[in-house]
Amino acid sequence: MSKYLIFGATGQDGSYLAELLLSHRHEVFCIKRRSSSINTMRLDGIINHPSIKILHGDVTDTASVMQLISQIKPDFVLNLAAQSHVGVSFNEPEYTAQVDAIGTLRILESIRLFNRNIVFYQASTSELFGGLDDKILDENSSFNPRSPYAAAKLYAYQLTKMYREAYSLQTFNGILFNHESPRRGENFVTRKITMGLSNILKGKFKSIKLGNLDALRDWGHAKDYCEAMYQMVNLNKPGDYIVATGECYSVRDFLNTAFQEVGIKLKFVGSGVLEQAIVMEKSKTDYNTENVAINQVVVEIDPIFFRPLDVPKLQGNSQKFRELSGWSPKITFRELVAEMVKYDVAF
Ligand code: NAP
Ligand code: F7E
Repeated sequence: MSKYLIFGATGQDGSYLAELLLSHRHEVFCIKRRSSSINTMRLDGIINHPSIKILHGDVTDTASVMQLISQIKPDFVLNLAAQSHVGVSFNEPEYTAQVDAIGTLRILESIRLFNRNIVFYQASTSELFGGLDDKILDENSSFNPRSPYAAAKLYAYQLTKMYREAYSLQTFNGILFNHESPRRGENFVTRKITMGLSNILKGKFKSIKLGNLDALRDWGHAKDYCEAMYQMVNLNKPGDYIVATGECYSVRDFLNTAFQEVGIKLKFVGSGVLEQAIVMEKSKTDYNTENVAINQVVVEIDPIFFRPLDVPKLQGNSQKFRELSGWSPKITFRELVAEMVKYDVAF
């Protein structure tokens, strides 16, 4: 049994990771930041487990980070804390840097000062690459951050690598490609689509308003990726590792798959900001589509969701990590979409 400390435990990944660690009989210290309303909903299923402790902390506060690491004396520290929304980072660049970049520095410095034997995991990201060319990305691909989020994460990535080289800390950069689940934040595109579809089926809204439908992403399931994080920090081989499915789909593909799941076939008409998706056909499934009409416009473009710069395509090659760990994703793209649709429609 080891002691794991998770910064960002109340988020999508933090909650799956905490569940996984408890299932392996570890002691889990979950750090939550102070909020005016409840922010531990994703931890509801495990909150009363005897091996979990939920403590206040904030990575923007040096004393808070130092105190947690010195008092808990963890074996592993996983830094999942972030302002994780790429679009929001254009509006809150300095705050994003404080949390995502300097927050990581605070944790690494605390580890360097208090206990250099701690194993450290940094939630690095495929956003580092920028995705401007058609290449499948691996650990040797060059970085080209295209948002304040990616720039902050690049600083954190480099620090994580540098503390390994300079101070022999056992640090890991998990360069994870997009991963989703029913616990995904509501303003990321996949969850926005499955929640929007649910509202359309219930007759609450007529359409979903989105930005760039051409973006291509390598979408995996957060559960699979938390398993990868756990295997990575137990590799005894500190380093930088890509975690990806290797498959790539567009936002339009995600829309088609989600609507197909409930028996609705879409047709995309128009282009640019005038593009729309309309209902072409309905077929029988377990889902009730009586509130949806043939020819109804169910997807519209709203330029407010365009970013000053976007990342056109991210597709990863995780061979290095797969060969070392034996890890591979278990949940397919179609299964991921089906699970998210089912969850949101039942909600
Ligand atoms: P998420 O759902 O947005 O979770 C982020 C977590 O960070 C939440 O627990 C949040 O707390 C916490 N947090 C934010 N500011 C904090 C602060 N100042 N101090 C302490 N905690 C703070 O993100 P996720 O999808 O689980 O992703 C986990 C990590 O992986 C993030 O670092 C993200 O950037 C990175 N990443 C994600 C993906 C992906 O596709 N999901 C891919 C690559 C990398 P609240 O719950 O109170 O907001
Ligand atoms: O956008 C486009 C958008 O916000 C995906 C984070 O977890 O993964 C995530 O970042 C694509 C982009 O994720 C809307 O322009 C179209 O091209 O779901 P997203 P992301 O930006 O890829 C990486 C790996 C991380 O590290 C991040 O933390 O979809 N898009 N229309 C839209 N995106 C949003 N959010 N909302 C729309 O309406």
